[in-house]
Amino acid sequence: MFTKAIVRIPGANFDAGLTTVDFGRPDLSLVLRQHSRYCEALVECGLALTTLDPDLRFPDSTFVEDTAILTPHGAVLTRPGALSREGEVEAIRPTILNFYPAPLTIEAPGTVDGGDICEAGSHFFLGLSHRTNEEGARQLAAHLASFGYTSSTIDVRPMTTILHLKSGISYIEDNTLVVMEEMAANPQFARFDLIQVDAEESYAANCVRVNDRVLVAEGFPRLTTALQDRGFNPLVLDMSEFQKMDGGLSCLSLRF
Ligand code: CIR
Repeated sequence: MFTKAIVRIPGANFDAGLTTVDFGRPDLSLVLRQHSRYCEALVECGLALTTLDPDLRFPDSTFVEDTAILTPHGAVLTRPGALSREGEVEAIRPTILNFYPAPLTIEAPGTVDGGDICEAGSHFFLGLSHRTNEEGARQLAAHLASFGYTSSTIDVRPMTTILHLKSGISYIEDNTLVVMEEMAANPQFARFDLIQVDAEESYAANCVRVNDRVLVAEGFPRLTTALQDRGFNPLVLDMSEFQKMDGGLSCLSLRF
């Protein structure tokens, strides 16, 4: 069970963040409405929120997930792979210290984005991407081992349609992985029950289990139905403006 989450309100320069897609510019008032609804949804799931003010130094800083890995046994502050995002970790450090007094760190030349790190029970999948490098994954694996977790890497660099590992897979508890079609055959997933996401719905593969609900992006009815059919309880949220900046549901919060 999660009891808390950290979120950061998007800044007025949200549209100056990094993106690889061409879905147009985000509408800032809609960004704020969608973010506010996202926060309400976390509260509906039973979480107490720490809500940080916008930080205009970092247009991508609403995507707080990338700055830390929070587990019941310890925390790791990351070192994001995009230069424009590196300072986000110092910005969030005081907040993390309120909950985890002695977080471990990723040191140069290692880089890790939280979006590449998928917890699946006592095991973590570590995505190697254009943001998370081998050295970062090696340091993180050692930190996770010191907390009692196993881990393994998954190389997503050849996959041009996803930014992070969790753009393509989500662990939603109950031994179940939601996985985009292109990744479904990975032998590392053989022990899980898989919910495969069709190519046309692949954005929705980034969903988030929060207590008894699964947050899922609006506009992807096949996945929503598949979740219901398997006994999950989806909570559908409009993510259109975050999708324009390569963001998904998981990246907007740190849950712990
Ligand atoms: C970036 O490119 O870093 C941001 N525009 C999007 C980050 C999304 N984060 C995530 O999926 N964890």
